[in-house]
Amino acid sequence: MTKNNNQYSKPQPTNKTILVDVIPPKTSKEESSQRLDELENLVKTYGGMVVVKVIQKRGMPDYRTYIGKGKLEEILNENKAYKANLLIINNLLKPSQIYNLGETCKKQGIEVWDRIDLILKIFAKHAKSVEAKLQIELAAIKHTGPRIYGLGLELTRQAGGIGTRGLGETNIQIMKRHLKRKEQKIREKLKHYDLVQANHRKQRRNKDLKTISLVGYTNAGKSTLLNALTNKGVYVADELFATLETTVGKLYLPETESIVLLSDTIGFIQDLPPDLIEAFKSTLSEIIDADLLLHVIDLSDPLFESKILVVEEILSELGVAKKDKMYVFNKTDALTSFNKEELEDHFKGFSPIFISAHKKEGLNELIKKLENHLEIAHNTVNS
Ligand SMILES: Nc1nc2c(ncn2[C@@H]2O[C@H](COP(=O)(O)OP(=O)(O)OP(=O)(O)O)[C@@H](O)[C@H]2O)c(=O)[nH]1
Ligand SMILES: [Mg+2]
Repeated sequence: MTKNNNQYSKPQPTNKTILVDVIPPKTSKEESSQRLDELENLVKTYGGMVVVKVIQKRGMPDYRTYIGKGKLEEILNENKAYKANLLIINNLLKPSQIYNLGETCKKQGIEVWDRIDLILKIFAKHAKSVEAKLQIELAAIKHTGPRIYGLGLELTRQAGGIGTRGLGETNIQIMKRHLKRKEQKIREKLKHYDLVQANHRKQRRNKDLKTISLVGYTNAGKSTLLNALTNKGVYVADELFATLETTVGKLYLPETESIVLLSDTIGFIQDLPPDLIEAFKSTLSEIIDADLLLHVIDLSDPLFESKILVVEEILSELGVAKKDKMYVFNKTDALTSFNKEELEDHFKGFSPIFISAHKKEGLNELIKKLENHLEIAHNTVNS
């Protein structure tokens, strides 16, 4: 194991947390409350405790502090009773906005994170392999690196302000070079894992083994399905980002008496920044190279349709939007009823199938459909 000194891997004490979501004024009540629910789930997954939830409707975020000045004062006033030590904004903030907010909030002993900080903290908490840890470190450098802007201001101020501007600037340059070197080192280390994985995939191709990749929103049930179909014993949990590594299991297809490989990897979430996706490219390469994608959808989630779109968008960013895809609607056991015909019609381009990975219902039908799908794809390629 390599020593990981990434700030995101340090264990944190339980945080009393204020959640703030800045949303466009037209956002519906339902959507705004579900956005906050997801954020709260992320905080719980991290191990934090939510003490205050705030929604601010604004056309444009404040350019200095993201949250409007009046709202910020209100929150800090209210917090005198709660004594929170963490404020999380459910958006992606500019380095200067995080810095300015942090400066105001630290007077009450409150640290400020944005949504990506929180996701990275969860990633760091769940990461087990050296590769995943390196990828998180890389993503953290890309995300927090630009915040040395604030550090420069701080150093200038400490040195006496006016007339000593140069000191802060020089230090920013030193820090920038240091981070650049660190980033290069991590990228070099990650190259080794890229090569190992590329080799594995090449060996499989040589053996003519087809690969199927499970994709989907976090918590949709991908790992549960992998476990139900193979005997991999992947970690399953009612938390976001339970999986951060890629696991590949073997799946036997009875009709053609053949074996295919089924891979499970990291789940997606709304507002994953491109830097983070880029950092995780080697973990996500199973998806990029798969012959078929099984998009697992939590049918019991009222927001499942918008989550399908989030996943599709990330697949586009990975350049695999046009890959062969099947939609697997999971967790049917958690619903008393649903309109199967309507869903079948609406998603007919994606061979929709309805299962309960948990109760192992619909799996034979899924395997049959998979087999047909791969056969057809195979015949098309060879005809
Ligand atoms: N009711 C019900 N719950 C399910 C089903 N499949 C999975 N779950 C539950 O959903 C939660 C998430 O399951 P996972 O398999 O860890 O989901 P995942 O998609 O791998 O999630 P990440 O790794 O976090 O992206 C767990 O609490 C599972 O027990 C199902 O068919 N029915
Ligand atoms: Mg999982």
